[in-house]
Amino acid sequence: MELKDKNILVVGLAKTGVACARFLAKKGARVTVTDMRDETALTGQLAELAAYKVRMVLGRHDQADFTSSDLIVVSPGVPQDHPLLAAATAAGVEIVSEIELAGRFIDVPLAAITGTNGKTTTTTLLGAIFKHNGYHTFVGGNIGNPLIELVESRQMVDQVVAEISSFQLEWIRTFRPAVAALLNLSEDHLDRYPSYQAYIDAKLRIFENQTAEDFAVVNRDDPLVWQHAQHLKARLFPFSRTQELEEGIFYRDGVITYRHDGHEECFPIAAIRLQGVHNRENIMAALACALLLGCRADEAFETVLCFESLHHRMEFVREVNGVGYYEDSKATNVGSVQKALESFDNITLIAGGKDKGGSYAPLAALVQERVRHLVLIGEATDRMQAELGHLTDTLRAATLEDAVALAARVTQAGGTVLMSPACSSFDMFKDYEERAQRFIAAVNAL
Ligand code: UMA
Ligand code: ADP
Repeated sequence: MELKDKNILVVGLAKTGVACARFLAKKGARVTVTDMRDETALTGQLAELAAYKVRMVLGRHDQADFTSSDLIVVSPGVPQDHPLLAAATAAGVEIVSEIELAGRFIDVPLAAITGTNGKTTTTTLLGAIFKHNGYHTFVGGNIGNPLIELVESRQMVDQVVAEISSFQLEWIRTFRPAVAALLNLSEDHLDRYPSYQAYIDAKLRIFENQTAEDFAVVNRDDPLVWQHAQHLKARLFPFSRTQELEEGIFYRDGVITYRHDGHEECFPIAAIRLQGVHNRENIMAALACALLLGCRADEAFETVLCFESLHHRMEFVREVNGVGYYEDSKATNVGSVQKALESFDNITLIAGGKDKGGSYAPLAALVQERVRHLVLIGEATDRMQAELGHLTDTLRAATLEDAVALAARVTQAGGTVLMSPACSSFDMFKDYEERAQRFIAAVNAL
């Protein structure tokens, strides 16, 4: 792909925008970067680009930049239906996402992981498996470091593992993973998509350019995933924790079995550290991707055995007066909270935050069965109270610290206080990590 002397507009100047602008400038493109935030808000990003020749249009977007560019690279945080992107499309300007741009320069097999939940855990585990197998491996994408950083660095790698979000898939054209995994589907990001189906359609694009030489690793137990998998061009490689498979990977009676082209590998999982049935699914998906891409089974499984849960995913904080406190700040949708509620009894649930427009009703049965007290915080309080409040003792708190104090007061010894918000954090915190740290500090202060 020739970039030299091309007029390229980068929309958004956060992590993605900085990395793309740097890469494009190094390639000799004439780069313009635009962001609705102004110079003062972008001091750090501007410093990172100080050494590069890049034109800045900050605090606004100018239509002329969109309609007169040769190419637009759009950051994931910019909505697909932005009117200026529509204007650019009408003017015949090509628009790509950062993963599409990076994908055009990556010539080693790409393992791409998507799904509503479990992406970061599975991506991290798969990266660790490749590394333990001796492969030079780049792990990136939605997990935090854009793929274009690999291309820019010109590192020679054997394998690339990419966590892929629906946002990143919106502007792909040729992006083609050798192995693509879809872990699960449940409602999320309905503040960005016009419908749940639109979100699903965006996710399914991960398979769009695959051929019969590629693999689609899909959750056999998720009805929506399995239904959509029937239409894919890639070879299906299902994973299941409920049924035996002739081709695929499945769990039964304490053993994960991998079967591919008549070859079988068995992994007894009694000693694994990653707990929870959902993590069994993540492990199967990671093992499938690894083995399909050439990893040795014994070394792959050694990595699984040592792998610990990542921070802020159902993490134990402390026990106080016989009550266990768990922090699950990364649970930002109902699908992940369901898994957390399935893991405990006698729960005081701290939930709420920035509402993403989905329904909380899928939590109703579990709340009724397992949640003794529900403590609500943040913008979603009214909606959650309306949908779940009648099912259990429901309290409201103004701050997270108040919520923790309230939870400590009402929870009896033997119970569990679980912060698993089902919402994003941006109404009260910088991000989910800050929310986690504030919870941990409040619990430690009890
Ligand atoms: N902006 C505009 N105009 C607009 C909208 C936004 O100028 O109309 C600007 C904003 O002011 C901001 C930039 O565009 O400066 C948006 O950047 P971004 O949100 O894309 O931020 P990045 O730092 O580039 O992070 C993105 C992903 N962010 C999102 O998808 C929202 C990061 O995923 C990802 O790690 C990173 O690229 C590297 O690939 C984060 C995320 O929340 C963690 N992802 C969602 C999730 O996991 O649920 C999908
Ligand atoms: P993602 O990157 O997709 O957000 P994470 O691995 O960061 O996934 O986990 C996010 C949340 O989802 C955590 O609360 C975690 O406990 C939960 N989770 C992890 N894997 C799964 C899964 N396979 N199904 C449902 N929930 C999961």
